[in-house]
Amino acid sequence: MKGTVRFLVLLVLGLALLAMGALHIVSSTFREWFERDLLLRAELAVNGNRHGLARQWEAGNLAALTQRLTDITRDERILAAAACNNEGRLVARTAEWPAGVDCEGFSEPRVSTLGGTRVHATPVPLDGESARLGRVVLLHDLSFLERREAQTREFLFTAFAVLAAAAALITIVAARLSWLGWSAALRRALSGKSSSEPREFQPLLRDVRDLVERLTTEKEVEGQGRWTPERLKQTLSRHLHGERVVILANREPYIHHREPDGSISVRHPASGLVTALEPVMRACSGTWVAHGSGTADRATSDKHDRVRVPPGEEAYTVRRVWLTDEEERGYYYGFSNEGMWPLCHVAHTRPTFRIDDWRHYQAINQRFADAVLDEVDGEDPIVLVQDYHFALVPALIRERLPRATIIMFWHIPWPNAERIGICPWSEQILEGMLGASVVGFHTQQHCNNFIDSIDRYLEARIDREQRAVVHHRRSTAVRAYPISIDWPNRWATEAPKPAECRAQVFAELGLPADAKLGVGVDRLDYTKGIEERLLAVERMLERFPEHRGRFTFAQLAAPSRTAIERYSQLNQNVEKLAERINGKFAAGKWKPIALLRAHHEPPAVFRYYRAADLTYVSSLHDGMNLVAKEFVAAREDERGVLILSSFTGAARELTEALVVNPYDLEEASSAIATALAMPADEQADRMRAMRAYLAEYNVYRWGGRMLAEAARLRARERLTGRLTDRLLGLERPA
Ligand code: ADQ
Repeated sequence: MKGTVRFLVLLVLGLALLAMGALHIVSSTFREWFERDLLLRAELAVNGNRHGLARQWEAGNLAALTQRLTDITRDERILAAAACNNEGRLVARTAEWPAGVDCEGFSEPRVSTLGGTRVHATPVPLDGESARLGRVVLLHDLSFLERREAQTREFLFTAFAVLAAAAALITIVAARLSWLGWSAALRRALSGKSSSEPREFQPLLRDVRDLVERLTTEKEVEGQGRWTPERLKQTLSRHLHGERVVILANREPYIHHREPDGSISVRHPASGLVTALEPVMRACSGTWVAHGSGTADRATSDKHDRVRVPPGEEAYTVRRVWLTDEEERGYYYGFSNEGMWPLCHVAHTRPTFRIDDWRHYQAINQRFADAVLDEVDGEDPIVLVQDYHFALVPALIRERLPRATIIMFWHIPWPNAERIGICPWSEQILEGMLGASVVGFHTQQHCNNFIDSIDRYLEARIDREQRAVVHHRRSTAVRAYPISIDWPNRWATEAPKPAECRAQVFAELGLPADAKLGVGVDRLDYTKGIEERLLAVERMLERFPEHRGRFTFAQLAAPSRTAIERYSQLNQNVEKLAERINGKFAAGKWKPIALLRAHHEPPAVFRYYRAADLTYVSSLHDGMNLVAKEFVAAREDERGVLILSSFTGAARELTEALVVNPYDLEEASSAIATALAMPADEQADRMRAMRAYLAEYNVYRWGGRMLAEAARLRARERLTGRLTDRLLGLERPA
């Protein structure tokens, strides 16, 4: 519509200019014609009376000459006439000839104003019997010409105005008709009633559909209040028609373990990935494909290597994949945890890449991809591939099922492009990941680093507007999905009241009732900054001696990846460090560090969170860190202080924590002292704000956002698939 208005304005301006130009041309032509006409008329008038005029002039009969001149002026357009001799003197004139005007200047035709009237003077030479007598000058009334010109102008303007109005009307009608036709065709195309989409609509249709999908996804994610397991389930059934979700993760959510007495126990692994994904899987059901690592896993699986979990509830299936020790060494300990893990974390442990490990990694990725393919229904399943153990799986699944919706979530940081180049197979890793429809990270920074790495190592197009990478004509969206925990949190809900937890823990640690307790909960991993944490406790006791004998720090440390030398080294370092600090400050029964090196089941972990005055999360580099979120979830009493490393994803969300640089022992020790002195109402204010945030940004929202995005991509891929089929003439019957 804006275009039509602009066209009309231009049209009117154009026509006005045209009218002015035409007027100028017409006026000057008209004037030329008129002057020629006057000359002709004057010659005719004088020549018709030539003999009479010449005779009277030669006879010197001036009265008769004047009479002849008066006869000539009977033509209404001739105002006056005069006879001028060869010397330019006035010989005779009619009565209307202006008084005081002589013959000077009338040798040539000209326009002048005489006595207030515009006149055209036309001289016509007059010859006698033997010689030229002079000339007769006729004065013509020019008002006639001006009247004619005004009429012409008027006519021209009216004609152009009518023309402009007609053109505008035709334009408006044409625009209106084509708009009606266009919008009806667009409406038909959008509603899907049209059997073919006009080519010129396709970019527009894409944009409109995109917008609608995006708004629907946003509404789905942001609207309707808080995310719960039920809402997640509804999202799955509404947008993905209840399709089964298949999750692939190295670690299984329930490990069956044979105890020394022969009985079988079930363990929850110390893994942030499992902590986050297990509630999602309970809500969605489906299948979790993982390494069967427990000593009683085979015994508890059926002949298809499947087991229903959680024990007693049986909400979903775990499909176990078996690995030999050698395979586990190469794929898991070697490539994944001595290569990729230190590569992605800036924690000063050199990554080690070995060709044999890489071969195992490739083979085992293929084995897990095959297991996933066994578990899916149909040609376009939804598969959630988890973490750095399976970078090659998305492309392997894509090869077999081009229409699958594959979401790959990377639970650890993604470093800068230069660092990624350390891996000798970085291109294969990146290409493998680009088999996914969406690649997710915890933070936008990790997304940016990933996109930069693609830009640096692959021939791919970066679509920054869509936040996507286009490789081999396939698009992979790259998105930040900060992970979280379930809310209300299952373990917090089941735990005893905080006071009871405190009493139990204090009894376990042998602490007096008025003691202060700090807690750390981690897998024993060099990325978690456990040594820096203990050093900060030491520094705090040095700087603030009033806390000696009163403050104890309990470190729950689950042994992890013990087959790797760097981890056993860390184990020893932490132990030695705790001994040294205890040796330095211990007094009577009190010692500052309680190192509890063991796996603790979630109820025990939550008991410690609830008992603590503070929890210190000191990761040197971490994707998210769910310990920080669990501590907040555990504190329904709104007590306790969270001290959080700025190098965790969680520090971007839990801004009410005391955020510190774990390498800076002065800052970290000050934060511990501040936490110990923090008034109860300030603790409550901070805790309340963090709890409100986590209630909103829980793991169901994380899963919901990813599944809503998957639904959107799925709808688009199905449509693109249909279009491609149509173009290739492959369309199948519905
Ligand atoms: P993790 O490195 O495992 O996770 P984190 O997110 O903190 O780190 O989760 C640890 C989990 O293990 C928590 O649920 C905690 O309760 C449990 N845990 C810790 N110590 C334990 C102990 N001694 N005994 C028993 N359980 C213990 C990876 C990434 C993180 C990311 C998560 C999820 O490294 O950055 O937050 O995945 O994406």
